[in-house]
Amino acid sequence: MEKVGASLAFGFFFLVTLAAASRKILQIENCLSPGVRLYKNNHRMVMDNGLVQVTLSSPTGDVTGIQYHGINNALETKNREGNRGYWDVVWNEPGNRITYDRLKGTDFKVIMEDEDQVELSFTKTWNFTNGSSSAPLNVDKRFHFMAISDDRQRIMPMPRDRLNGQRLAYPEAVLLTDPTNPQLKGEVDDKYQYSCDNKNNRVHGWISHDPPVGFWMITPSDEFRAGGPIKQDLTSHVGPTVLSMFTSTHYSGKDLNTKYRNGKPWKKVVGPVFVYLNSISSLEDPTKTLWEDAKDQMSIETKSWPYSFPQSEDFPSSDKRGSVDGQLLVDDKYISDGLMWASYAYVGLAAPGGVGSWQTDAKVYQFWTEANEEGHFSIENIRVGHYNLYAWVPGIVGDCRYDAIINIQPGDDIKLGVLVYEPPRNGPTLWEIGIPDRTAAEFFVPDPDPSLVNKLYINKSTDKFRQYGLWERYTDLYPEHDLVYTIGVSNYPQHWFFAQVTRNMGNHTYQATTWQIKFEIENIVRTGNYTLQLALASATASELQVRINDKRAKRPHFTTGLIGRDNAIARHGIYGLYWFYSINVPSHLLCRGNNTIYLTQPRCTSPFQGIMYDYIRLEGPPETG
Ligand SMILES: *[C@@H]1O[C@H](CO)[C@@H](O)[C@H](O)[C@H]1NC(C)=O
Ligand SMILES: *[C@@H]1O[C@H](CO)[C@@H](O)[C@H](O)[C@H]1NC(C)=O
Ligand SMILES: *[C@@H]1O[C@H](CO)[C@@H](O)[C@H](O)[C@H]1NC(C)=O
Ligand SMILES: *[C@@H]1O[C@H](CO)[C@@H](O)[C@H](O)[C@H]1NC(C)=O
Ligand SMILES: *[C@@H]1O[C@H](CO)[C@@H](O)[C@H](O)[C@H]1NC(C)=O
Ligand SMILES: CC(=O)N[C@H]1CO[C@H](CO)[C@@H](O)[C@@H]1O
Repeated sequence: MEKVGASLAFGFFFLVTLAAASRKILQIENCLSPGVRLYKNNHRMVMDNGLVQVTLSSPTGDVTGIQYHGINNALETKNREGNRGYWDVVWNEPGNRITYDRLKGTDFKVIMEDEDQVELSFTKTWNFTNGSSSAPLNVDKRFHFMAISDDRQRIMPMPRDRLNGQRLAYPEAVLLTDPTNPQLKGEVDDKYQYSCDNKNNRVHGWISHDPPVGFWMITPSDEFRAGGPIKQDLTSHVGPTVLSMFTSTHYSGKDLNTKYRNGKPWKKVVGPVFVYLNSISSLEDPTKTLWEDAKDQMSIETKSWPYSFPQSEDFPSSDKRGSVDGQLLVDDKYISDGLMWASYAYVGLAAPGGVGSWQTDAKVYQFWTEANEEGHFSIENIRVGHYNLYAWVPGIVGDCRYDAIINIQPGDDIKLGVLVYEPPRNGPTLWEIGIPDRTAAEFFVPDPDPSLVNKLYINKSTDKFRQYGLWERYTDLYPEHDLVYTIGVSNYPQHWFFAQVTRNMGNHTYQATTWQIKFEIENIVRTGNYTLQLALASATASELQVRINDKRAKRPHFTTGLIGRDNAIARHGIYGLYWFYSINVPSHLLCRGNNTIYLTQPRCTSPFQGIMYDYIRLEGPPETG
């Protein structure tokens, strides 16, 4: 492959200190002699390194122009200047309505200006804020082709195709009935179909074929993103829009809202994120070449983290951070007599809190890694602070937390040695459904309604769940009677629907559903209790009631109560937040021979309500001796 023509980089460094003030820092580095220059002209600041020219409004700090490789302005010039490249937050005072703020700067300062680096700072003192519309960075319409990962790339529709299309039941989804590009006719467009886990969301963006230019959002670290490595969020979508999401309630709901109250100060650096433009001579295949080059650049940026260039004491360099390492093992005598490696466990430091609390924390930095096959892990470049160490192990149920508080000081290299996780377990496995991996991906995901497809996910096994309207397929498959799963006969990839949703009865009415698990027990052990281990992968305004051998029992044997706002069903996720329950089942509730567990989700006012299961296991009483 030919080397990419001219590649260049400029960093956006967004920093917010909400308690007192907000600050955005934009910075450009030298790529060519004669170096970086800064032109000041009334309300405009132009940073120029000979390859790219970035224009900013002063003192508001919006990016109003990016000139590159023959494109006079890569941003949407039809939008007014404040609506091209900006940073926004959504917030509200307790009890007040939700407010939208573009964080417009009121003061401006040149932090650094020499031929190698120009760094500008736009600050704003906290005050009541002013509402507006939605959606961050916009890019010129010449960018048609969007790439999120190796196998999630496609030609995208235009904004007006959405306006001309038919809005579907979930407002962000549109059926393209009259698109500019006739090949897209009949497809569904929905920005949530392009969501991505934080841990995989390192580079995404757009390609223009004429001229052949790529525009990329590179995020070298997850440390400042909310909710940990498997929090999902938006990437790029029709506009063309490129987002860098720092925090949101997507796939988590209000459980992840951050609250700042009672004058308690809070400070967090979000970013720097890296905006990368690349170009090639038009003889090459731009799609492949520009994407591969963007991935290479992403690896370079990831290795350069934490950046040394930010001129801010709030962004510590590598030598002012610490590291932690150790080995995680699993102790479950009903799986193995000896200790097992926590193979490929996710291990992370996050704010001190309860087991699993990291998945709803947005205030504090998080530092995660994946252990190797033997459970060895090493987390580097951790900011100074107090943390708990959390983990979960693919294939093992539950959440793990190391109880001691870990205090990181500059230069610390903390060796934790061997840590042992004892997952929830009371007795031998009688049966299990699913794989404990915090997702419903292993269950039955139906084909979409043929009139509501996104072709990107047709004929793909991994991303099938990203199609629109799969919740409706439950009613098609189970028009009258709910799902019945028989242990030893049914198999979960085919017979366990990925979400327990409501049944659509027409005329905007929905019906509660009750699923059954049928199983035989040859001999009841009366000397101890049985346990139902229940892990949920998602819940939206739902309640799960468990009844044992008595479908009509007025009071369920167990209920979760009303839980969940993650909205993963409507947003085509295969998981949201994780919920775990260990349910005591006294032996007198079970009988010799056939038994049935009834799982009822009684809340049924919307088609998007429901739960996803991660894993269910029935355990016998503890074995003695
Ligand atoms: C906050 O905004 C209000 C109205 O825009 C203004 O009157 C007031 O002076 C501002 N306060 C500060 C501290 O800037
Ligand atoms: C999916 O596969 C079928 C059978 O191989 C093929 O006919 C169809 O064109 C494919 N659809 C897409 C969108 O790739
Ligand atoms: C639909 O519901 C409305 C309000 O409950 C009712 O007036 C109407 O008759 C229903 N239509 C059908 C076809 O059931
Ligand atoms: C078994 O369950 C009953 C409640 O139904 C409880 O009182 C008892 O303590 C349990 N026994 C054990 C050994 O957990
Ligand atoms: C359990 O139910 C199955 C049919 O669902 C039946 O064939 C079997 O005989 C039953 N077992 C007992 C012990 O009743
Ligand atoms: C701090 C700030 O942006 N204040 C603005 C809020 O809205 C009023 C009226 O729309 C403006 O006059 C303020 O400048």
